[in-house]
Order: sequence, then structure tokens, then C-alpha cells
Amino acid sequence: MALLNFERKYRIRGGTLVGGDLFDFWIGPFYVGFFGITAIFFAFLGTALIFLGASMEGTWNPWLISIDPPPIEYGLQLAPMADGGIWQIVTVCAIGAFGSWALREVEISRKLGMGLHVPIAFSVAILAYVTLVVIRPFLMGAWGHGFPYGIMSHLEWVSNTGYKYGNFHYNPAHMVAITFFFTTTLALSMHGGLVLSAVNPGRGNTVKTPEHENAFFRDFVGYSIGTLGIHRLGLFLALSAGIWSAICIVISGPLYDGSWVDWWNGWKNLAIWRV
Ligand code: 07D
Ligand code: 07D
Repeated sequence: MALLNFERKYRIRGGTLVGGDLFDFWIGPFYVGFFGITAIFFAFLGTALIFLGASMEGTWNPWLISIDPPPIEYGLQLAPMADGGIWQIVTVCAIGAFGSWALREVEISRKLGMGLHVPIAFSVAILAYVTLVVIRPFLMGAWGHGFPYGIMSHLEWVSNTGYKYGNFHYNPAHMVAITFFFTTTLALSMHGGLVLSAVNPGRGNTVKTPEHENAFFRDFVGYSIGTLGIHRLGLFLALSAGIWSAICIVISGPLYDGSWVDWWNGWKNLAIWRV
């Protein structure tokens, strides 16, 4: 079915989560929906507040703009606009916009009768963000533990927070997360390379099939995970990377506030190594 025919067949009303038919329409290629409206609202308000913060800060240099969270002394209270209040409202707007975006994905999936894999995957990124700016600061008793919204300033936060726990590389959940990130790129590079090598074998050569792809990996490593399996594996690896990232930061502070280097001493002192 040609793309335009396909779109005409599937661009029908229904499947919305809220709002019924109210926003159930498209603008050009974009599905709108109730959550399209709320996403635009939050994104617009959040961006406007970042501009307000920048004007109060006195810089329009995009690398230097930084919307900082309130000082730790404010605890979990609402802070004055000039002293972290903007950060608090921007955070609400960001969660509103990301959440709306995920729910818009759900509505589109439902309309097409597809699974919810894409919104579930995006929800893991949202979980990592919410862990950084809501769950961990809440557990530590101050919004000031969130990261500042600035291109360079958020890097300062990552570095400072890392050194606060000695050497962050020694955080075992950080190790697991990094391993999943690295494995994700390994899997995607091999999958992308394999598919291109089969369907784009060079001028004059016949396009190959998944049988060739499976045979390549059986010859190479004795096993092929298969065409569907590689996508399951890819999703698992990528989501695990995000989930272990959230775990690695939420345990730093609320559960353990020493140096991650020292944390391993218990392991080094196991009797089995000392005999
Ligand atoms: C390629 C999809 C497209 C998305 C892009 C990002 C903005 C921000 C902000 C004007 C892979 C769009 C950027 C809308 C504009 C203002 C104020 C995704 C792709 C192109 N970071 N981070 C970047 C965010 C955190 C870290 C770049 C966001 C944590 C390190 C970009 C968040 C920690 C490095 C950026 C977030 C952390 C970066 C490229 C939210 C741990 C870099 C991002 C909402 C996760 C790299 C100068 C990219 C860099 C970088 C955005 C959170 C660490 C500006 C939106 C607090 C170590 N981060 N980041 O390609 O060059 O992502 O920084 O949580 O080295 Mg970051
Ligand atoms: C939070 C982004 C969510 C994004 C959303 C969407 C828009 C719209 C619009 C494009 C989670 C945003 C969308 C804005 C854009 C348009 C149109 C993703 C998020 C919802 N580390 N470290 C991690 C490595 C060190 C430290 C994670 C490596 C040092 C701290 C990952 C190294 C020290 C924290 C990771 C390394 C240190 C982390 C990040 C190497 C510093 C965290 C990925 C090789 C001295 C953070 C949840 C992530 C974390 C985190 C990797 C080194 C500190 C596993 C590879 C030793 C404090 N590090 N790190 O989480 O876990 O993505 O956050 O050296 O907080 Mg680390």
C-alpha cells in the first residue's frame, strides 16, 4: 500500500485516552490530540521561563545560560522566582512536556493498533530525568540537589556530584549502566552493519535476505538471534542502560553517602582473599 493510501486508511478517529474527538485531528503530517496541545503548552511555557531566567541572569550566551535549582537551605519548599523558583516551574513544565509527549505516543500507537514499546522506551528516559530532579532531591530533603538547566553548568553538576562520592567509576550500578550503554552501541553497530551489508551489497550485486544475515552469524559465532530477536535484545539493552543509570544516581546520597572507592573494602576484606 502506498504511504498516502495507508495514511488515509489509518487516519481515523478513535483511540484517544482523553478529550474524545475534541483534539482528534492532524495538522499536516502531525497528529495533534489532547497531549499534543499540553506538550506545546508546557514546552512553550518552560522555554519562555528559561528566557526569563536568562534575562535575569544577564547572559544570552547559550553555553552560559543556567537556570539553577534553589539553594539547599530552602529544603523542599517553594523558592522565590529569582532564587530557584524558575527552576522549580521549569521542572514542572519539563515533566509535563515529556509526559505529554509519551502519552501522545500512546494515542498514536493505539490508533494504529500497535504495541506500546515506543512510549514505554521513552518513559525510561523520563524516569532517569525524574530520578535526577524529583526522586533523589526529595529523598535527600532539598530541591537544591537537582541539576541546573544549562549546557555547561549541567556538566559541572555531573562532575561535582561524581567527585562528592570519591570516584564515581567505583559505583557498581554506574558500572552496570555503562556496560549496557557500550553493549547497546556494539549491538546497534553490528545490526546496522549486517542489514546494510545484506540489502545494500554494492552496485551490480543482488540484494540478500534475512537467511543470509542468519547464516552470516551462524558461520561467524555459531548462533543468530534472528530478525525479531535482535530488536528485542536492542530494546532490552537500551532500557537497561537507562534503568541502571537511574539506580546508580538514586543510591548515591539517599542510600550511600561515602566514597564509592571505600564501598569495595568489604569485598577486599572477605576472608577468602586473606588466607
Ligand atoms: C542525540 C537526541 C536529540 C537531543 C538533543 C538534546 C536541549 C537542551 C538547553 C538552551 C542524546 C537537545 C538539548 C533541548 C538545550 C538549553 C538550556 C540524545 C539525542 C540534541 N542533558 N550531558 C548533552 C540534556 C543530563 C551529560 C548534550 C538534556 C544529566 C554529559 C545536550 C537532559 C547528566 C554530556 C544535553 C540532560 C548529563 C551531556 C547532548 C535532561 C546525566 C555531554 C545530548 C532533560 C545523564 C554532552 C555540553 C545528547 C555535551 C551532553 C541535554 C541531562 C550528562 C545539551 C535535555 C544531568 C556528560 N546533554 N546530562 O546528544 O556536549 O543526548 O554537553 O535530562 O558531554 Mg546532558
Ligand atoms: C537523564 C536524559 C533524559 C531526557 C529526556 C528527554 C528534550 C527535547 C528537543 C531535540 C539518562 C529530553 C528531551 C529536552 C529535545 C529536541 C527538538 C538520560 C537522561 C527525558 N559516566 N555519572 C551517568 C559514564 C563519570 C556521574 C549515566 C561514562 C565520572 C553522575 C551513564 C563515563 C563522574 C551521573 C554515565 C562516566 C561521573 C552520571 C548517564 C566515562 C564525573 C548521573 C546516562 C567513560 C566526575 C548520571 C541518571 C543517563 C545518571 C550518570 C556514563 C564517567 C558522574 C551511565 C560512560 C567518573 C553524577 N554516567 N561519571 O543517565 O546516572 O542517561 O543519571 O568516563 O547522574 Mg557517569
